[in-house]
Amino acid sequence: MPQITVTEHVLMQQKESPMASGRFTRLLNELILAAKIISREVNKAGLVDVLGFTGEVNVQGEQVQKLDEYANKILIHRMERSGVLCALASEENADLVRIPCGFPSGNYFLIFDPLDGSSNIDANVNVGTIFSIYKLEEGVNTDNVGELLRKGAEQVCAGYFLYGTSTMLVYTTGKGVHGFTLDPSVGEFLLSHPDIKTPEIGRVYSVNEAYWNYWDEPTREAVAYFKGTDNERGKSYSQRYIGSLVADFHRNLLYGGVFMYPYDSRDPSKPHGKLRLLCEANPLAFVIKHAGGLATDGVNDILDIQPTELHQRVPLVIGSKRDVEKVAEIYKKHRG
Ligand code: P6P
Repeated sequence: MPQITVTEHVLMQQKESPMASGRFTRLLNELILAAKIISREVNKAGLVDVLGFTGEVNVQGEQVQKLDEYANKILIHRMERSGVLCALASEENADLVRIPCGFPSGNYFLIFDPLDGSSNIDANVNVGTIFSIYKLEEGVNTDNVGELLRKGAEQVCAGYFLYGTSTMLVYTTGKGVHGFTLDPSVGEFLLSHPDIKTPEIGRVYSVNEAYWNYWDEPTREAVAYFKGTDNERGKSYSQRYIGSLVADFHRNLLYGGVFMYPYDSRDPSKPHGKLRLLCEANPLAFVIKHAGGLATDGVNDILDIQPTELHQRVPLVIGSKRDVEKVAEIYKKHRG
């Protein structure tokens, strides 16, 4: 395969979009630079004292790991200077991050989870950065968060960086899903997985079955469908669950499978599950859609949900189309 860098790939795609400007390319390049810096730190986490907790707690009520904080600071520092954003939002920040006075701005809106799966960092498990990009109309009022909250279907780009055995970037602008692998010897992301398509029926199911006693009946029936043999495959799916959304999603994207983080009754303060709509569900739903898969909240397409809050949570069923449709069929049967 010819060595195509992600920048060349973006420029090739840009030529196909007459409306595209170099501003989007600049945005993506700044994001890529931030990810390279984060990758460098993640890959030496065991050597430098960036492990362990800062003792602080983020807006999600989770202990903040130093690498979480570092990744968040790198992304905010680079992106607020990109000159193309009207605002940005991070899973780690309670409020919108505004572009400092005097900095050039634009009409792109970036939302990210700086280091998803960070609870696994000490065990050297893959973690990732998830990002979602909207292009808003000129002059949008960033003082009113409500004006920035758009359905996932309106994203112009979404994807993730996966810091694992290698560092990968997987993204889509709606023209296929493309994977790039970082060649550290040249510091470039090179096209390694062109036009990724996820199998229509998977062979893996991913869910934390420790919560079985807290699930409702339809969720139990759905999980039992994948565990059993009375399904379209005629045999049970393999159970794989790393506890790092980006890693679980990426494996299922390539091999075919379904990831579920449904509602459970453990924590009444989280009636819609643990995962966040804007910085986790929407970007991955945009990727899976353009890879031929599907993402729902159990029944409704994630991309059709109108957000009402920056950090709202949503149940998530995502992956191979037929598998996600089967879960929706089970939920609808129970809900009448
Ligand atoms: P649980 C990581 O904290 C995360 O947000 C996702 O990356 C992951 O899929 C999920 O939480 C794991 O949650 O409750 O199974 O430990």
